[in-house]
Amino acid sequence: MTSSPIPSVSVLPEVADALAHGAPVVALESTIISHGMPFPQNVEMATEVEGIVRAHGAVPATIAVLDGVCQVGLTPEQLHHLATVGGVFKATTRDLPWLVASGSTGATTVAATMRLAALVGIRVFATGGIGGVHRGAAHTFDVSADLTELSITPVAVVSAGVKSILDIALTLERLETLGVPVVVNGSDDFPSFYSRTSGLPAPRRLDGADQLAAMLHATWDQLGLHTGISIANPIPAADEIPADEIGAVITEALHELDAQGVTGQDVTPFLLRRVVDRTEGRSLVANLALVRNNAATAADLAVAYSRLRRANLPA
Ligand code: PSU
Ligand code: MN
Repeated sequence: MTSSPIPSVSVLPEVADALAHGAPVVALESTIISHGMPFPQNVEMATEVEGIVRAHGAVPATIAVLDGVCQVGLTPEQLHHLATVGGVFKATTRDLPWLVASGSTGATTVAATMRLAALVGIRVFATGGIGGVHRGAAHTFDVSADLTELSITPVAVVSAGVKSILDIALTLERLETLGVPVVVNGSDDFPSFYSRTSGLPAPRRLDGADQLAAMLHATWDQLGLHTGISIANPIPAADEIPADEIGAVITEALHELDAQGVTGQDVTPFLLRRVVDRTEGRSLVANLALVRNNAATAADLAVAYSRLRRANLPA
């Protein structure tokens, strides 16, 4: 392991080398491995996604906290360990200090992954879905720290939009309030994870890696802003589950959530699990397809942005 400028953060040598040379790197989160998908699909997905990032010309860096050390880039053994070991904490940004202090193991959410990526200079990150404003948040105050992180941490997050376990309209409102640029790749509709549409329009639209890279360049290098960027990448049409079909399943899952009194950090993992169970795995197939698609788009973006930055280096 190469050390990094930050104590308690360890960067895999291949990743450190790419960063030192301005080569493209794509961060990948680990909550999707430990809490978002069942074994063995989770470890297969994580391995395959790293391969897709490589095939598109970038270096993958899956991020997690292992025994109190923040790891940027995991070896295949570490990845397998994380996918199979019990007692892995779901970690958002505020959990990082506790994990380090107590020497614990945690899988990082979008928020915590963004923060660790930014600490070592990674600018592009691929995931499935981001967290957001939960339905009923007016009473529960349950708004994901992913939104806070997007407002303060300069990483572009490629997701398939926002899952309708959340209040999508309120999530978009909150992102606007927080000053987070939101663009949809190649569509005029804001996607809702399993579906290419959500009934809401795309706040802004761009088409393809070069246009998206220009947006990253404008945000950080030309305007000097420090926000994250939310890039919504619709699921491929062939893999889509129609909104009304998945909607019924999600409504039932939300009823179960209420009936069982699940709250706090357990809400999102509970809903994700129930949706998979109730669709007999069909949603898992769609989930895998969109994660693959996001990994390819993020890698293309990382390559295009790295090229753009090199071309604009001061002489
Ligand atoms: N949505 C998904 N799949 C996921 C998650 C969200 O469709 O795996 C995970 C991500 O790691 C995300 C986290 O950052 O859940 C959000 O959790 P919370 O709502 O507790 O902030
Ligand atoms: Mn929450």
